[in-house]
This record gives sequence, structure tokens and C-alpha cells, in this order.
Amino acid sequence: MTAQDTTTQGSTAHDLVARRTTGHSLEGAFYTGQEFFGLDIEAVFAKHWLFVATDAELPEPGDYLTLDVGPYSILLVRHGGDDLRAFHNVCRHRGARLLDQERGSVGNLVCGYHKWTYGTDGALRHAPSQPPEFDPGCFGLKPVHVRSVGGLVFVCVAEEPPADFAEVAALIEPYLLPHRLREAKVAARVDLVEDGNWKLVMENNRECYHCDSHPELLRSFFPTYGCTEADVPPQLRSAHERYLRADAELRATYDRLGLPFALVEELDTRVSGFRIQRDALDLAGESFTPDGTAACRRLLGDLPTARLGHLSLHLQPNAWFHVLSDHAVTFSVLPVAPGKTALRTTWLVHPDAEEGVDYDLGTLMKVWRATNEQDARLVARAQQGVGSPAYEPGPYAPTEYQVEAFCNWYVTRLREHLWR
Ligand code: 3BY
Ligand code: FES
Ligand code: FE
Repeated sequence: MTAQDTTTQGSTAHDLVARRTTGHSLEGAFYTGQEFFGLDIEAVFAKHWLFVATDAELPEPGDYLTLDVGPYSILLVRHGGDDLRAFHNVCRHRGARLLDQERGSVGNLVCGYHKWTYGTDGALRHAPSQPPEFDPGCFGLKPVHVRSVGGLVFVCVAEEPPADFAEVAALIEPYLLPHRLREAKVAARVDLVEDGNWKLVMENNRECYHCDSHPELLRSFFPTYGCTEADVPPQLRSAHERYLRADAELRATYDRLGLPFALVEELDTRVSGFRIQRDALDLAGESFTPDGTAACRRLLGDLPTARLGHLSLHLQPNAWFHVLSDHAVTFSVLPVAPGKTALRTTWLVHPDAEEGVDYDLGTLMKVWRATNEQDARLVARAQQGVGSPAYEPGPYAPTEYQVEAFCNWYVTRLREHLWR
């Protein structure tokens, strides 16, 4: 099938992309068919920088992990201290998948088929029984662009990745560096396969209109989270005053400690769309726990105080992050099929934090494990609904402006791709 093929009710993908109504959810075919799935891989996942891992997962030379992005298989490997490499996980002999484990540690990368052997720099070091004229220099692994931003690892399979990512990296890195995620320790990682299209997973993350479904998370987020000053309902006025007091106090702390906190929001006004802000949390204001106190006694980056709220970072197309004083949680979304999406959540703590001494793993993971499962149920429900011929796009509420920004960013990418 191509983008010219018929999708629903005689409309082509071109038609659907062209007629997308601003301020409304997308039509059903965007979420259900192979046609849009293929387009999303080509126009979004094969062209943009994707958040896929943390430096902390690959601390030593030879540590590697593999990941699937649509039809691509990518391997990430640490070649040296600060030297992370990414390659297509495809042997240059007859194309076999090179590494078939999800993660591990190697000296060299050895193909399991005929034992072609590559260094962690991708160079072909050994190919058994080749004639003397064989030139290994012509058969290095195909590189994939990779870069780390404050300990967060991004890859891009495009030959020319979006140029504005360097600017975004320069904007967000100062917010991240005080937490020293590059040297953090992975406390836990959970892979969840959601029964919904990747865009439904992202859209769901970009609003708190549904946050009644998150009783655990709502202890940490102020009840007015996601409201603009103008739409704070009268019954939440006093909660909002509490937020404003916490916000003023934290701004003084941020200034004193030199921590960047200003909101920068360019979700659909640039190719590498993002939003970043350091913001207060409710109760003790330290962490995602029932009373808001830190879940880990050892603070990231040896920060001098636990009451720092959260640094919240949203990136198009596939990630969001909450970076706190005591831990960080990263979320990476990768499409598996039109109605299946992999969400990988990773919890990071100080490298010397000891489980059972400095933190209890269940407490550390509780809020986001519960929140992810609640979100997965909502996403599955949305997927079921948008598959019905009776579904038609509905209007976003003001508090869903980031969902609109996501869809606008996405549709802009498809237009660029289809009309190029
Ligand atoms: O992680 C987030 O930023 C958003 C906000 C609340 C709902 N969602 C989980
Ligand atoms: Fe890898 Fe033959 S396909 S060595
Ligand atoms: Fe949610």
C-alpha cells in the first residue's frame, strides 16, 4: 500500500492529512491502518531524533543494547568512556541480524551466521576465509546518528538529522546537568506494550484532563496541574493559592542554587519540538511518594536539598521525563504495530544509592508504575473507540493544548513528507 491507496470512505491518506481540522482529534484511519503506520515510520520515526536510552544503561565499554524502530534494528554500544556509537544491527555480509539479545556486553560484535567480527567502532576486524583482495575497510557497520544530552541518549536513522536538535540540546542541557544523569544508576526499567497506536500514547501523555484516573500521581501534582491561570475553577482557588506559594518559594530556591527553571515551550513551532519547565510538586514537594517526601535518601548530583519539585521535559515525537532531586523517570515510546506501542520507563538514582538502604524499590516505582497502567487502559479504550466507523474527531478543551500541539507537529511532518 502507498499513501495514494484508499483508506476510509474513499479518502486517501493525502486527503486525511490535508483536511485535518485544527483543535480536533485526528480521524480514525490515522490510528488504525497499516498505511498510516508505514507513513509514521517514514515521516516521523525514520527522520527525527528519538529518545531511546540513558547513558546509565551502558556504563562500560562494550555494553550494548538493541532496539526496534519499525523495520529498523539499531544497536547502541559504548566504544569508550564518553564515546557512544549506534549502528544498524545488520551484518554487512549477508544481512543477518548481528546481535539478537536486547542488551549485554561484548568485546567485539560477532555475527552469529558466518562470524564476521566488528569492533565497537563498527569497523570490520575479521571475516573468515575471504580472498586476499577482500577489503574489510569497505564493510564497516552502517552508522546511525547518536548523541547524549545530559545523560539522555537519542538516535536518528536519517542521513541528515534535523539540524535544530543542536539548539534544543543546548537549551535543555543546562536544566539536566545539575542532576548528573550521565553517571546515575538504573534502579529499574519496565517495558509495557500498550494496546493502542503510538499517537494515542503520546496524546494521552500531553494532558491532565484525564488525571482523575491517577489517584497516586495526583498526590504529587497540584489539583490545578495543567490549568492556565484563567481557567482555575472556583472550587480549586485555594489549592491554586497553595501552588502559587510553593512556586514562589521554589523559585527562590532555584535562584539560590542556580538551577534553570523557566518554561520554554516550542512544541510545534520547531522541528525538534519540546517543552521544559521546573515546577513545584504538592505536599512535601520532593518526590512522587504518598506524602511527597524523597523516595531515595541519596540525592542525584549530590543536590543540597530535596525540595526541588520536578523538572518536566516533553519531546516530540516520542518522549517525556520527570527529573527530581532524588530520582529521574524517563519514558520512551516506540511503535510496534498500528494498534501496539512499546513504552519503556526507566528509573534513575544516584550511582551510590543502595536499594533497601537508601531507597525501597517498590516505593520508588509505585506512582509511575500505577500511572502507566492506568494510562495504558485509557489508551486501549481510545484505540477501541477510534476504530469504530461511528467515531468522528471531537474538540480539544483548552487544557488539551499540548495534545493539539502534538497533532499539529505530527500533521506538519506528514505534510512535509507527502507534499515534498
Ligand atoms: O507525564 C506527564 O507530564 C503527563 C501529565 C499528567 C499526565 N501525564 C502523565
Ligand atoms: Fe553475518 Fe554472514 S551474515 S557473517
Ligand atoms: Fe495519564
